[in-house]
Amino acid sequence: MNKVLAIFILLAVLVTFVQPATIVIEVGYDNQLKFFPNDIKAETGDSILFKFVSGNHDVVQSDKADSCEKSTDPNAFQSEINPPSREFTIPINQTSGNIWYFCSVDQHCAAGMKGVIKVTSNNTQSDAITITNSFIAISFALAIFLLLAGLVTISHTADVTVNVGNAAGANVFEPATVMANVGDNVVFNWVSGTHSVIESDAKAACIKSAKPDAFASGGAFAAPKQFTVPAKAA
Ligand SMILES: [Cu+2]
Repeated sequence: MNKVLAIFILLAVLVTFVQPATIVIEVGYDNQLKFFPNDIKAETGDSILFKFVSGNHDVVQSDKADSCEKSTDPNAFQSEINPPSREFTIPINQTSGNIWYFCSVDQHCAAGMKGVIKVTSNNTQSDAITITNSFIAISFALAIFLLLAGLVTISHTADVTVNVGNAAGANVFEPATVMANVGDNVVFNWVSGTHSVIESDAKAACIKSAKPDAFASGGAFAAPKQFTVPAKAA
């Protein structure tokens, strides 16, 4: 595989791994007084999506494990009871610590309807981003270097067609001069007459090239006939 392509695929995979996640917690899981999963890990930048799947419930932040009282934090979250969208999303902005929550409807919390989100240090993520950024910079520089050094050739798959004999029946190659990149195919396409195509060493020469791998169509042919020669480095 093309090395440059391989490097960029690797980058795409790395970048995908550090994307923030949306973590779903079902509210009223399995028609029970439960959040599920009720004990999760999350990282800074993730989102927690509470999905209301049954019953009458809400999601209210508390200050500690097993608490059934709303947090005293003025920014503590509290959803509606069964929001119309059946969804309630909270962003994870903090970098560490636990976020406790419960359902404040009736005695659901006392019955065990509560949970915790354990926020792991965002070091893992920021380290990954730092590594990825460094990797992008190094890879990009390396790719440019390899291209400039000519160690990597971006492959061409173009075909360059040369007609053998023209539509008017003339004994010519058309066009007589073509440009091709290494990796292109030069396709000789018989149009008229009976001709062969043989590599020579000079434009005026009418004798086969002395090179051991000189190309030759191997006989005289009439249309329809094609003979393909891969363009090699001069
Ligand atoms: Cu509830």
